[in-house]
Amino acid sequence: MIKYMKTLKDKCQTGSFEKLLALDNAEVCKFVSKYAELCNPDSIFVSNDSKEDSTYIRNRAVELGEEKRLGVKGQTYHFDGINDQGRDPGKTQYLLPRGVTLGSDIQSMNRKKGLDEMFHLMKNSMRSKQMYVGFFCLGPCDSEFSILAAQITDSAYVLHSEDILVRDGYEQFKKAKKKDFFKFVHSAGVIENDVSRNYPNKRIYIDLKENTVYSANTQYAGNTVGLKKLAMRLAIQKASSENWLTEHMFIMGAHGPNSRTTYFCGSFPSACGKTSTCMLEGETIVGDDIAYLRKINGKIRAVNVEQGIFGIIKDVNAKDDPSIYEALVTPGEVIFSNILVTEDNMPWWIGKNDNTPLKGINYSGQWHTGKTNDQNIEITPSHTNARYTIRLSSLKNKDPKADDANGVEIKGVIYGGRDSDTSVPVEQAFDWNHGILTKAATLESETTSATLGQEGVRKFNLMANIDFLSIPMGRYIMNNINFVEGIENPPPVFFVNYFLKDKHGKFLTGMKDKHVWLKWMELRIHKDVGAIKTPTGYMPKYDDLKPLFRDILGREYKKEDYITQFTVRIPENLAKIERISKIYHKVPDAPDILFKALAEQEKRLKQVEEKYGEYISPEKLIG
Ligand code: GTP
Ligand code: SPV
Ligand code: MN
Repeated sequence: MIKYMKTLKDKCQTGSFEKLLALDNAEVCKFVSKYAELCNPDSIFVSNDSKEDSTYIRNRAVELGEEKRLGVKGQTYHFDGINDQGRDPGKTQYLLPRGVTLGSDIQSMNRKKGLDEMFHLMKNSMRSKQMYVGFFCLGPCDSEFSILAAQITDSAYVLHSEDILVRDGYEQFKKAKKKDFFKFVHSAGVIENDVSRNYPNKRIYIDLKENTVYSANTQYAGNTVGLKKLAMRLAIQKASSENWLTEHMFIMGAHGPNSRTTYFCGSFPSACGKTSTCMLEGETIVGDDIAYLRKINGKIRAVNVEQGIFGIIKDVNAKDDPSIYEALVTPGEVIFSNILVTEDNMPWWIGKNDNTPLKGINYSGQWHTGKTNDQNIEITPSHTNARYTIRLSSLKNKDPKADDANGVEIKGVIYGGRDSDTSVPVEQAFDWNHGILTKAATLESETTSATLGQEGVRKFNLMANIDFLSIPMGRYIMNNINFVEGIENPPPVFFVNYFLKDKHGKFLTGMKDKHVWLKWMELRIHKDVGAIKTPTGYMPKYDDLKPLFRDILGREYKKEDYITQFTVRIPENLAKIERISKIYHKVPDAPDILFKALAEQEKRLKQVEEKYGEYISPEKLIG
């Protein structure tokens, strides 16, 4: 018997070796045996997506203490370490062979050096543990969008999360017998009090050459659930070489007049409103985080890469997010992470309701009001990046086409960010190129707790995707520009900003106002409303927003609020162009058309400034 088959036979627990054999795929066997030899687990469990195997993984997560049961049937919670509460860009690197570069903004290191370090960290990392192996399909099954992926991990929580979040792939592997699939290897390392003890040695390394991602000494899903953001990094590279797009985008159906459904996709940085937008009441969700987009028969079509939501739980409540809230309080499979567990073993999170518990258990251990960390900063009951993991099928508003192998036809693209002082709540770019160059490529956002590090700092975030880019920035921009070649009517591009503030730091728009902006965009796509041409794009007219506020939110929209929100802020817009130009001057492959688009925008801003001053009411610009 070939050596790697012997390793597998020796290590696999009953039934697992046969499950590997049935795939008839030597590449899979080599992959699993390589890491079985390196990580040296006591045994290997292979999942074939059967109900029995899903149940086994779910139970293992509880037996191992990675998850604990809550007082509601089917629900569990998981805690990550106190230093492991978000994605960790500082510990994440691309491994590149000598001579290959991605540009200075993308963290990378020498491939050989990185692999040596990783293999050292992984050596015997699964001793006295079980290795879990799962197979997945990114995008709908049996589709031109499908990408196959295999995950190796010593965390049952990771595989359980993937079982909920990603479409089953075992049968797809069996059919395809493909050699090229995405590979993920994760070890939480030594566990102490249920969390990774060696967090200073946390590393997430992406090997673009072999389409393999390694993750060690961490548990937070964004660093460990390979099929989510780690696969997205590999898919960005794959898409670039095959002429399609991988984006940090939600996909949703907006329901317009005469029962029409208009599909949008929208790209916002982490924790900036993607899930909140596609969960708006009365609309339907296809996906909330990652999309693949392809040109098919002259149209842009998109699919949800996933089948579940790893969503931010803060502020989810019965009033603002009725569908998610219902799914979270109804018996059924939910994993809560980094929430507070109350004395009666129920989940509680900031913004759930007004009954803030005085004590409970959270990721810091026993918690009580006023508890502080070692820097004397108060520990909130639930972490601001606490999340829930559910299947889309447990939601009432799942779009009927959410699993369609051909995806849905995209009629509008939205970009957005956390911007307290520059952009208006919603506007439409003049055309595709103007949108990509002056809205998407100039996107900035204030940082959030989805990543470790200081919050609220304005950062450049190219197309809300900078954290995940695996190709040079200029190429990525041009891929987006060129994507509409051969498309008869490229979809309108919009920009939204839910986070505009007044001088005193108070938000200028309400949580639900985004519904009005969405309905306005839907009407614009079908040319059912006009707009005001401003230097930065087309803005809504007050007379079109007023009835929408009344119909959707049942409230009066005051003219003075409109004017405050939609004022064209010339100094802030000019400062933004200056900041962004500076950044791109350092990007080796920044395209000329980008500088040209920025220069033209600057000129338009200065022209209206001369005529109307620094802060201009949109009504002054009605032509
Ligand atoms: P990832 O899952 O990290 O990719 O994030 P996401 O884009 O899906 O973010 P999500 O929709 O979960 O929103 C995150 C945060 O934004 C939550 O804390 C919300 O309370 C807040 N938020 C969403 N919409 C609004 C809004 O209209 N106004 C304000 N002020 N906050 C909002
Ligand atoms: C994000 O951070 O953008 C998320 C959650 O959607 S994570 O899985 O951490 O990437
Ligand atoms: Mn995300």
